[in-house]
Amino acid sequence: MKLFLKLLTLSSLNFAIFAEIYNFPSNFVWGAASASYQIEGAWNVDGRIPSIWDTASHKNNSSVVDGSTGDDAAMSYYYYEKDIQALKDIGFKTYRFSIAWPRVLTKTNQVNQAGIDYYSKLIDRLKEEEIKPMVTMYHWDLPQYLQDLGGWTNPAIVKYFEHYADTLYKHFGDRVKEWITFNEPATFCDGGYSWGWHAPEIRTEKQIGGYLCSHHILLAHGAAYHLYKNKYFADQQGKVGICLNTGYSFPANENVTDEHVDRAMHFGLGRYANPIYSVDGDYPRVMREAIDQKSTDEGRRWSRLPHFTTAQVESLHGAADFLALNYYTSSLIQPYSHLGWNPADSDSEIHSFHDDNWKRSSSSWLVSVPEGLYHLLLWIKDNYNNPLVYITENGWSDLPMTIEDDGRVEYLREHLAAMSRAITDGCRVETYTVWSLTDNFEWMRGYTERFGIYAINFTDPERKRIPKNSVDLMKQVVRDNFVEVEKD
Ligand code: GBH
Repeated sequence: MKLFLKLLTLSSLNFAIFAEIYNFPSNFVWGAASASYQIEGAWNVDGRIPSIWDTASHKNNSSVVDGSTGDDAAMSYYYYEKDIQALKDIGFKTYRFSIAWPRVLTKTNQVNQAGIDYYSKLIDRLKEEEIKPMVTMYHWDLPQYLQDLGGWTNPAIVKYFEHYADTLYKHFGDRVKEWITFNEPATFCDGGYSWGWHAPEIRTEKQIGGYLCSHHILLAHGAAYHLYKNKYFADQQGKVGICLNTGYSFPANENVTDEHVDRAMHFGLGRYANPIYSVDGDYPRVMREAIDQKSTDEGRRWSRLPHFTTAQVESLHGAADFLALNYYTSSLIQPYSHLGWNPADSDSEIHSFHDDNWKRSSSSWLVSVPEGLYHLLLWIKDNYNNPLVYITENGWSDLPMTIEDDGRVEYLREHLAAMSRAITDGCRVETYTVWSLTDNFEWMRGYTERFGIYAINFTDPERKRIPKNSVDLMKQVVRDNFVEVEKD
């Protein structure tokens, strides 16, 4: 919320800069996020079995742009104390990290004690420092042996995931009170099973693989949610949610209607959110109808978008205690019909692109659109009955060893201000974890694009965590519970 205009007078300069102050609620929780494969290293240590990202990064001519792997990464398996120190130095009160499925269960679904011990130690240490652990169960490192059975396209995966979730609740649920089942299914389902630019690098025609993946992800999430409620909640009293990512879709011109915007949002966010958070449940109606019709037109006897049974719709409906939201960027949208295009390559028939005026990061897909976060939060409030929201990722990329990361500082200031405005307007956002605590393995971009607020030189055997300027910003925000944005 904007409280007042603050006059900053710079003694050495003869002019003044106006800054706007945006406040946060007193119980707001600040923290940072990471993911197992991106930081841990120790890929073949203590009984960890191979994952689909070991397969993707180890193969000849891998698609990782710099030929790198997560074999060592930030070495957090050994240096987790450095991560805890980095969190402490800022005053963060929560740490979102993920557990590697291949570390905690063996190929025969037995518990791997060494893997359990590692996370147990990490959780205990965080708690000693009064940092709440927020755990993502699945941040993309699927055991390879499960991919060999079809991975997320095989319905059997739902039971495997439920067993994995059970193992986590059982061993860590006494201390972990915030569980996120999946990170960004929109990224890994289509990336992994439709387009092939993410592990396991499978391509299928017309998103068939991606839709199957999404379907099983939703069922697996529901199974894990109900398992918690039925078997663990009474004792453990925690919360379970799912992490979804989306941008906001802005009309590209005056011919683009609210209906087009909603359609774009339903095909993106709604594909995952509607079955869980909407008033009616199930896939968004626009999506259901469009894909059923197209499937018929394509001469199929089944829809490329699988159907839930009535019982499944009911069990998924409301099956989350919060929505974990990753927000990075937004787009302008325009329907194909306006462009005179043949609607062949996307079921939504909506084209999205960037405004040339939006500031660019070191990642081609990432431009700065703080207004998008504000509009997205309000869209979620209006469409999903104002759920509890945690912003679990938000961040900016630059080149390696950019310690004076002024681009990130500016991006974070503007996005925190947008979040503050949304809270003022009634959105229930209670936690923010910046992506990312440290530089790490950025998937197919390897180590070429950096998201950390702490830099790491990946040839340094000690993997020193070096604070960037954005660390100072986060210290100030945590201390004061407000952010200042320069006004021109
Ligand atoms: C998140 O994904 C991840 O959760 C995290 O692990 C990652 O490190 C971080 O953000 C930064 O990337 O089709 O080539 O334009 C971010 C969302 C969505 C980013 C899909 C890349 C498309 C790439 N991602 N996206 S491209």
